[in-house]
Formats: sequence, C-alpha cells, structure tokens
Amino acid sequence: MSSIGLLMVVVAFASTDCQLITDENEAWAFVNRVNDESQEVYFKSIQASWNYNTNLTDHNSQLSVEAKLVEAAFEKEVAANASRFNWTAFQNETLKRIFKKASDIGSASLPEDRLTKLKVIESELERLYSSAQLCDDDSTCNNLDPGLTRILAESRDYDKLLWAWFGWRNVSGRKMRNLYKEFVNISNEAARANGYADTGEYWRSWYDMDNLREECQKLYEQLKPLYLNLHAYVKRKLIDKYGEDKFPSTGQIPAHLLGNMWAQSWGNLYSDLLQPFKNKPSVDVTEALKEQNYTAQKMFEVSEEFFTSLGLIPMPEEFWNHSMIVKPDDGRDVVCHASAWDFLNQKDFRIKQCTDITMSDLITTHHEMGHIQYYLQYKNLPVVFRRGANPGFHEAVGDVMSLSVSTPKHLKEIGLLEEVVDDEESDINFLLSQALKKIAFLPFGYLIDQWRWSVFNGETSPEDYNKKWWDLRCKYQGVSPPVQRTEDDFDPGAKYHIPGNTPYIRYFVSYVIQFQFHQALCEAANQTGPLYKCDIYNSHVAGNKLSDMLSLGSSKPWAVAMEKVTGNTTMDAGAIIEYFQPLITWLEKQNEGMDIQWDEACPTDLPVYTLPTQSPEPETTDPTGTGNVVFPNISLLIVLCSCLFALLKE
Ligand code: X8Z
Ligand code: ZN
Repeated sequence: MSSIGLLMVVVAFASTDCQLITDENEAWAFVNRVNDESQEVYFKSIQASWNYNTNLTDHNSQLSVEAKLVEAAFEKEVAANASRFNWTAFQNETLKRIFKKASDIGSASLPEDRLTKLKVIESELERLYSSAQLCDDDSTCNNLDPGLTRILAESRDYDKLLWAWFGWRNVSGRKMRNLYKEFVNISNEAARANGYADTGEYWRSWYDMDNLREECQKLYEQLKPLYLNLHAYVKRKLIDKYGEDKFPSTGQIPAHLLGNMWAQSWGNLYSDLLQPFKNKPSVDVTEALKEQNYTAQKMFEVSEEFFTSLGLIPMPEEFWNHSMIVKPDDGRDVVCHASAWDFLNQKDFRIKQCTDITMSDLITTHHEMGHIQYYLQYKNLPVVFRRGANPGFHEAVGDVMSLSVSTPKHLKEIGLLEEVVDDEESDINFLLSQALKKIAFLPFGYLIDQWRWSVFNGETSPEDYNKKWWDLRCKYQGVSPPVQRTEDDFDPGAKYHIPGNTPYIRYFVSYVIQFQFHQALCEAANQTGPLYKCDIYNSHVAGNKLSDMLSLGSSKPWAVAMEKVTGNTTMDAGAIIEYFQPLITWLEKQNEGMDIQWDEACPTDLPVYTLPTQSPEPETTDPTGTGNVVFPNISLLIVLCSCLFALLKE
C-alpha cells in the first residue's frame, strides 16, 4: 500500500469519537492492518538506510533521513490510534503486548523540526566515523578497515601503534564533540516525550527489568577475578615485550598495546606473544585461512553450513544476491562496521561486512549470521515482535555457534587445523585464546553504557565527556591512555557504537548468557565432556531447542524465551565460570604472590603527543553550517502530508 493509503487507515481511526474502544476483535483488525502497512513503510526506510550505509553520499543521506521521517510519522499515527483502544484492560495477553510495543515510538515522538535535526545529526555522525582517514608521511591514507585495524592487530612496534591509535582518535572522535552534545539533548527530549527520564532509562526499558543495572553489576563483580588474573598475565608478557618503562606506575596497560583499537578483545596477541605452551599446536587459524585461499564467500558458506547442520534455516537467495560481504574497491565510502539487516518484508535479509580473511572475521561472520538466523526464525510474527527476546539475546546467537566452531576438534573437522592434541597444556592454550576474546571483553562491554547512561542523565556534563570515559577505562579495564588526552578530544566517538548510536550493554549481557545457552545446548546434544570442548555440530536436538527460543521473537518476556533453552529464567555467570575453570586455576597459579590489582585512577604524568603529519581541521558543529536544518524536499513532503490530512479529515 502507498503512504497515502496508509494515511487513510490512520485517519479513519483518528476520526472516531473519544470513547476508548474495548472490542478485541476490532483491535485485532487494527493490528493486522497496521502490520501490513508497517512492512511497506519500514522496507522503504531500511532500503534507504542500506543505500546510505553502502554509499555514504549527501544524496543518500538525504533520502535516508526523508524515509526515516515518513517512518516516524507513521509510527506516531499508529501510536495515536492505538491509544484510542482500552488496551491495558484487554484479556488477550498477546494483543496487549502488541499494543504496548506499538506505543513505544522512540524518537518519533519528537516534533518534526527536532526529529529532522536528530536524524541529520545521526547521519552525519555515522559518516564522520566511517569515512575518517589517517594519512601518513607519504600521503598514504588508511581507513579504520582494513588499514588501521590491521596495524593494531599485527604491529608490535610501540611507536607505530601509538601513531595509529592517536591518529584514529584525531580524525574520528575529535570531530564529533559538538555534534554529539547536541545529539544527547535531542535524544533526551524524545525520551522525555515518551515518559522516560532520559535516553538511558528508555534504553534500559527494553529489558523489562527494574534492576538491569544492579544485575549487570552483580555479574560483573562475580567475573572480575577472572579478568584481574588475565590482565595480570597479559601485562607481564607485554612488559617483557615493550619494557617496564612504557608502563604507568598506576598499574594499567597502555591502551594501544592490546591488539585492538579499543583494547576490547585481545585475541590478536595470542599467537606471537601470549600462547602459553609454544610446543603445542596454535588454535589460531588465520594462517590456515590464508594458505587455503579462503574468500569472504567461502567464510560465509562455512558459517551457513554450521547453522544448517543443526537443522536451522539456510540463508535465502536474496541474502546471497544482495549482501555486501567485501569492502567495495570503487572509491565509495561505506560503513564497514559489520551489521545484519532485516528488511521486514519477510524476504530480504542482508549482511554488510568488510570481511578480512582472518579468524576474527570468521567469528564475526558467525555473529552476523546469528542475527540473520533470528530474523528468519521470527519472520512470520507481527512486525512489533520481530526483535530479540531482549537485545542481548540477539547478540548471543551467532556467538553460541562460534563457541563450538572455535574448538580445535571442530576446526580440524572443517580442515582448518592439522592436528588436535588432547592434553592439559593444549587445553590451556585454547582456553587462553578464548579468554582473550571473551573475558577481556567483559569490562569493556560493561563500561560503555556506564558512560552513556551518565551522559544521558546529566551526571557527566559535556566538559567532562572525555575525562569520564577514561575514568571508566582506567578503573574497569585497567587500560590507560598512552599519551595525554584533553577535553578537545572525544575518544568515545572513536568507537563505532557511540556515533552509530547503538546501545552497548547488550554485548555484556550476551557474553554472559551465550555461555548459558552453550551449556544447555551441549547437554541437549549429549556432549558429556568439559564445556569448553563441546561442539554441537550436526545436533538437530540442539538446533530445535534454539529454534524454539528464537521463533518467539519478543512475543514473550525474555525469561520465557530463556527457559526454552536453559530451563532457567535468570542471567547467570555460572556457565562462563565453568567453561573457564581450568584456565582460572592455571592463571591463579601463574599470578601467585603477585599484586594483580591496579589503581582506579588513570596515570597523571602522561607525555604529550603530536602527530607529525596532522594538520588541524575545524570541528564539525552543524552539518548544514546554518544552525538550521532544512531539507527542501522534506519541507515539501511535510506540507503535502498536512494538506492531505486536512482534506481527509473533512
Ligand atoms: O558490534 C558488534 C557486531 C555487530 S552487532 C560486529 N560487536 C561489538 C563490537 O564490535 O564492539 C560484536 C562484539 C562487540
Ligand atoms: Zn551483533
């Protein structure tokens, strides 16, 4: 149906009298009609957003913003019409839940001018991040992907790492500060228009828990000893490599030495610096992928094969035809940060990933395909239920697959490892490599939204944006800035999810619950050995269990979904602790008698660094440069819509 047809339905409802409607049959009719229309509206908006993400031009930005405004107008009208029903008193719980979700309209609650401004700012932040380039002395320029990411992963030259680390923050985050401040204000206006105190409170509402913060804190405290022990082990190895003088007396690790631009996952240090038993086979298959001439296509096929071995749904033809799994080499700027897309038309599902031929990207491929599997499993539900049971569930699906795929036994089975040695030392090798991905991530996953929540609720004001960021990084991750940072910098903006406006606590939740799912699916697959050796490959029993959970989408509270797989209804750190138990014991022994803590505060005596080739560029404030955001096409659209409304109402 066209958007004109859509408005007619909406207006028909808007013109009924003020009495609240109690008839549930009428409510179902409304829901079904809105559902059909919403698929069309969302499809157009998602398509425009895909076009922008895969070709970051002004024109595509404008089209995408316009489509988002149409989508918002639709959501606003649907919510207004839904409010004409006495839905809180409905008998049918599913119907009630549909109405509740349809009433949650996020930024669509904003007045047109503020919404337009918000969408333009979001679009610009996305572009600033994804098109940023760092150029060296020879005017060779690097994007984050693949250039700077590879330097951080592969270089062991302290100064080169520092150049890339500092340079990336200079060309990305630093340019976003003022825009971000404005973004926070408008985003909070939207939250308040929906009855929330601020955007953080709105985001947390997606978990349907009063105590999400406390629950996460409890889990974090439970897992902290694992992280402290890993941190201490890694720090010692890095001191051996780079020298004690490069490490602050406060006990943190300089943030550029951990193999990753944000020090969020340390797996890239495993092979050359951290593998405990060198005489035992490595479990990193990056070399094997390269030797065997793997392509992105092949990595995606291997991933799909794992899902189908469990009896899960294969990727549809549209997926293979329309996904972007390699970075285009035609000069286009694209958003390289990997993502999975549900076009909400029950047919079109895509991944966008600038795939590099590495083990880390093989894991990311499974991660993204996990999102697509979820989309496929719930594609026949009403649109409002096409979500994860909570956002953490969505992030966990593909990672659950990777827990099996990464086992040496499985890697051998698919030809990526030559030999599997079954002894304690090889187990420690494997578990350490897993801990560098999973345990190292926990404080990072925990702190990002501590920062954002405190920004949204005003506890952290713009003058302290960067200070607060580093306070959290030093305290929780035990990583410190290698050089001085100031409030001219905006280091949060150098991490995708801040300009990309993607909430982050979902990953912390995912890293806990994915082990709960793994444990339960391993039991279903009759795997009796230690949890870290389990591979659910080929188990349809496990696949069916998972499918029972995924196909619920968000139609039931997340505890109900979790129960389908685990038999339990709470988040629990027991499974992740069980998985890593042999490594915990081994690390504790390695660290015996040592102080494994660090100071909460960041070091204060850091050197100043200036990029040799960096010419200062003005900070971006208002993307239009006018102080006013005006889209001629959008104004026209709005005028047209208003006229139409007026006509139809008469
Ligand atoms: O952003 C992602 C995925 C897309 S949902 C690639 N992840 C987080 C990150 O990269 O920071 C997966 C792990 C954490
Ligand atoms: Zn994800």
